[in-house]
Amino acid sequence: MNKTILITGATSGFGKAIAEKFAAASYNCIITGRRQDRLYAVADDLRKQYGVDVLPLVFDVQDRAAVFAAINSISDAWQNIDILVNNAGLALGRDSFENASLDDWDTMIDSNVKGLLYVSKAVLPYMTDRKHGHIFNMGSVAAKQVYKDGNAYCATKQAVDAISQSMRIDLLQHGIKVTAIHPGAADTEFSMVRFKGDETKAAQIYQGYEPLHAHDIADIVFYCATLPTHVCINDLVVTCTAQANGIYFHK
Ligand code: NDP
Ligand code: 8X3
Repeated sequence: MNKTILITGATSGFGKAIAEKFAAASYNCIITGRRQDRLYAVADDLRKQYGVDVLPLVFDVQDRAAVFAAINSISDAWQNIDILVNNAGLALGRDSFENASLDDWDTMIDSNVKGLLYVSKAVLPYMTDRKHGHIFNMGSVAAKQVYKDGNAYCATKQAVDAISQSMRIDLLQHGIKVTAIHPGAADTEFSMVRFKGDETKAAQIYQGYEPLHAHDIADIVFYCATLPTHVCINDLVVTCTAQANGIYFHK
């Protein structure tokens, strides 16, 4: 029987690449996102290209009621979730503490921290009942080191780091693995979202070096997910070769 993976934020970037990687290995995929057209297009591609079953669920991870309604509505056939990838998230703005927008801070905290908690709490019963599962949380180099004008975004990713450590302790008794992945700069839609559609500012982030690509992270998640049952990679910081940490690049 095919295994099942649930990936949040699969309409682009890491989430979409992770869905493609696991579908290619015959995993059935539950994929989520807010942009319905995009999500359904990804679902169709996965079905056609890899012949797997795909369940697209449209919801905003910030909306607690919508998260629980969607995940509680999953039919019996889809409840054997082996892997949860908490990937949905975003940065909004890169402004000094005094200039940053409170609305941007709210959105980042509600998506990256509260959204991750809601989805995890909703999916968890499907794993604890079977004493089996693997949760991946998408952190960032920003989880390990705060950078200038990163304020609330860095804080949300440090929270993801803390939540991952705490999950690992609490879920030990259920045989559930928890892996936090902390990528550096990767050329997804991340910077276009962060700079609110400013293509020049977004492009500047990736100039003068080769950043990570979404498929690099997908390959790493797949590697971690397919290790023997008794082996768990807990915490992984991954940068392109030109990046040392959240601050230092060789361009
Ligand atoms: P993308 O912008 O390409 O993808 C983000 C995904 O998250 C989209 O599918 C988006 O879907 C989804 N998403 C965002 N907000 C919400 C929400 N409120 N509810 C539901 N889905 C949401 O960026 P990445 O692939 O780069 O980002 C994925 C994760 O990786 C994020 O958590 C990001 O912080 C993290 N990260 C990114 C790095 C980078 O340099 N790219 C480096 C380190 C970490 P939709 O808009 O359809 O809802
Ligand atoms: C995304 C990478 O360096 O912009 O988390 O924080 S960075």
